Amino acid sequence: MLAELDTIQEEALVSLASCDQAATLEQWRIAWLGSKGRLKSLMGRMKDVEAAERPAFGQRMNTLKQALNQAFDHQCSRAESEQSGPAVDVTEPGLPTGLGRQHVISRTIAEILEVFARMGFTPTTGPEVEDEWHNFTALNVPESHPAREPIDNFYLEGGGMLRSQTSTVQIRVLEHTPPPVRIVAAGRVYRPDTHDATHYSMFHQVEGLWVDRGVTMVDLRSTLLGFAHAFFGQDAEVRMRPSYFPFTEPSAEVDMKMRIKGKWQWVELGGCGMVDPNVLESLKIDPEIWTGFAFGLGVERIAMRKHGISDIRWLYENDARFLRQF
Ligand code: FA5
Repeated sequence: MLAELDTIQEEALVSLASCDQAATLEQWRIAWLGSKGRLKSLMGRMKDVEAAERPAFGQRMNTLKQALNQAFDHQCSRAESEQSGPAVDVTEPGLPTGLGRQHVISRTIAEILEVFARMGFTPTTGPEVEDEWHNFTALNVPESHPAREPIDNFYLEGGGMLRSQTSTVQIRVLEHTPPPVRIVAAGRVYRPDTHDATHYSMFHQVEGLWVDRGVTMVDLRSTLLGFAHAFFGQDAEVRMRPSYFPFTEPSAEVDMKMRIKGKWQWVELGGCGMVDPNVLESLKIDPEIWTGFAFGLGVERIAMRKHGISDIRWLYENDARFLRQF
């Protein structure tokens, strides 16, 4: 009989272990500890036990009752704490979290600005949402010029546009700051160009402007060369090819010669030139006294050359496996 009580205790504890909700725990309590439960009916068997064995049976019944009550209380508090969230093991090692980092374009801009700042150019900014006056008219772009075509620009409903070049900053600075002026500005520009390996509809330019007495093309060339050496190494070279921009005269395309995968290559990075006297005059700056140069370089092209990135689209796909490399 006593051995049977051991088996019954085990059976009760096994079935209790699978109760983890208030409802199943209550069912278990009624079945085992309730007024019509198994314990009660076991007590009823006391009369069938031999008189000599009754004290031992009574004692065993008491320990069984105690064990089941204790186990029930323990299981209830366990179920309660599991429902209020998993227990926190403060000794567990933490999950590794990757360190965030700046996007390769943000870092390139910071590096470019630093190089020009060392050459005496003050970093500045301008708005991305512009008016046509700053984006075209003040830059000597005639009303009929094809560069103003809606197909080549993001005009906004209700007026204004997303700037298509950072040359707008030349105007923004000169309309408020009398020369001498030596600034550099980097930021986003927008053009509805079809995306391919070297074109994106949103990209970044870095604009430089130096207006002072006696500034010449020689200063422009040595500034760009200084940048090329600082950024791409002392072996880098600069080449200017005659070109046309309405706001500079003369104008040139800027190429830089750099080593790509061990081979020297000329790479077109932007445009430059001497600020057109018309631009200075429209801002009430006397071109007989002041002369200046300006340049605008494509930041993505610079970053791509520097890091050997062959497709501009990768810069904006937000693929962490790609971005993590820089
Ligand atoms: C200009 O935007 C002139 N504002 C540059 C300038 C400034 C000339 C000051 C004279 C004086 P351009 O349209 O060529 O020029 O663009 C300059 C550079 O921007 C290009 O050489 C290229 O590096 C980059 N670029 C142009 N279009 C895209 C594009 N869709 N995606 C990525 N980069 C581009």
